[in-house]
Amino acid sequence: MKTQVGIVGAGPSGLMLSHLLQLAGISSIIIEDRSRAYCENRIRAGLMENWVAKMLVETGVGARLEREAMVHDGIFLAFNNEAHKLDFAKLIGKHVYIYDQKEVVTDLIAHRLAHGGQILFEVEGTSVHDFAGNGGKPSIRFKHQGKDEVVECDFIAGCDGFHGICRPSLPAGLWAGYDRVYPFGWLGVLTESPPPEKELIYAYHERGFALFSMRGPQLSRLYLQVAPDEDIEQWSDDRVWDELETRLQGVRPLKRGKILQKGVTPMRSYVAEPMQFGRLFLAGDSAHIVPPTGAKGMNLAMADIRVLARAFEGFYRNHRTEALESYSATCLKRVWKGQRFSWWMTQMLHRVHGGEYAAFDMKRQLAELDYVTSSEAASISLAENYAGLPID
Ligand code: RFL
Ligand code: PHB
Repeated sequence: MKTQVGIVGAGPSGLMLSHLLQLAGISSIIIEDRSRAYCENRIRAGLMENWVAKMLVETGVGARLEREAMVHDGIFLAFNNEAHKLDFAKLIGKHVYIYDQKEVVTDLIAHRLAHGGQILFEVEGTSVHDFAGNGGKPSIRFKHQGKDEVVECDFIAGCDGFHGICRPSLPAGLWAGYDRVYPFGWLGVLTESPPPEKELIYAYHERGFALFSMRGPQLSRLYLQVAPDEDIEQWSDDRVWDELETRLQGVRPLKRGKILQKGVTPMRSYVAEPMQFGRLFLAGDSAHIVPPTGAKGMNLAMADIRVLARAFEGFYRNHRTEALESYSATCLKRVWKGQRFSWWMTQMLHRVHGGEYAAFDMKRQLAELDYVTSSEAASISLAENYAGLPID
């Protein structure tokens, strides 16, 4: 098989890249190790920055998003038994959107396949080759339906997430990973119940953080701060609801319902630098991950893809290589701001239990929450980061 850009991974990054390349007349093939159904049903991100929704609509894959996404004016921060609204629409004139990542993936897969896109699902043993320097002919090797296959391409896009094979294939010593592991995880549930508010509530409580998000008027997505290695078996449905209710601290009534899905995610910040080596370009979670408190992961992935698609377009249309060469530096500027914001939201909202500074930190966190909800300057700073920093 031959193509211009070989893409590893059919998550939001790989699919959006393939879509933007097609619009620019550039061919691509996506290799994905999971099934189509698995990709379309993986519950992850919910919150989409303003410009991402706009990009999906403007490039022709936003019809269902326009019909079904929930448009939010802002978020609530709850602490000391009170909920405080940060109204982004008033503060900075921007909205954010709730539209599940699995719907983005479903829409993009359908659109790619309807427009002649090639996505090979359920491949095994993916490996990437000959991408160093400019002389080689990059290739992706894998097994598909029991047969050994090769995709020969001009470039490889590593869109294979945090546990993929592209980042570890970069030559040792020529890149660095910047890492921060947090002493907590999120227990997430999807429930058949109305969310307690129209918009998201980020709740700070002495027992730990809780987030009240949603997927629809009768479908809630709720999270609790727990230990990173928390045993899910210890969390009966009743215990989950009791803890959510405690941490919501009475700021809204909480209706209970059937818990449809339950899982624990550890939290980590990570950046690989540079995000490119020779003709292999990393994008999205394969290059960087953030703790979900800032709702930035998929949004940063989409920002990488926008830069990468434009760089490939410049190369194929005008033989220009500058944008490809500066890809990593361009993306990392936004990535580190996303890292900073995600870390900042995380440290403001999570309780570190025990340790000599626990009591001091709780007072400091409450002061920070009070500041961020009472100072217009601080509210605007949160709003512009949360709703999405400007793109060029
Ligand atoms: P993905 O989605 O991980 O996709 C990578 C794809 O590559 C495939 N793959 C391979 N394919 C072939 N060969 C191999 N060797 C392969 N290895 C892996 C995988 O099967 C997969 O299909 O990465 P991508 O595309 O970069 O997208 C990133 C986002 O998924 C991620 O950043 C977000 O989900 C993060 N995130 C959030 N982001 C937001 O912008 N807003 C949010 O509200 C938000 N909430 C969240 C989140 C992530 C969470 N978890 C579970 C980590 C909430 C949570 C709880
Ligand atoms: C979600 O709806 O899953 C969600 C929203 C905001 C976050 C994290 C997750 O910060």
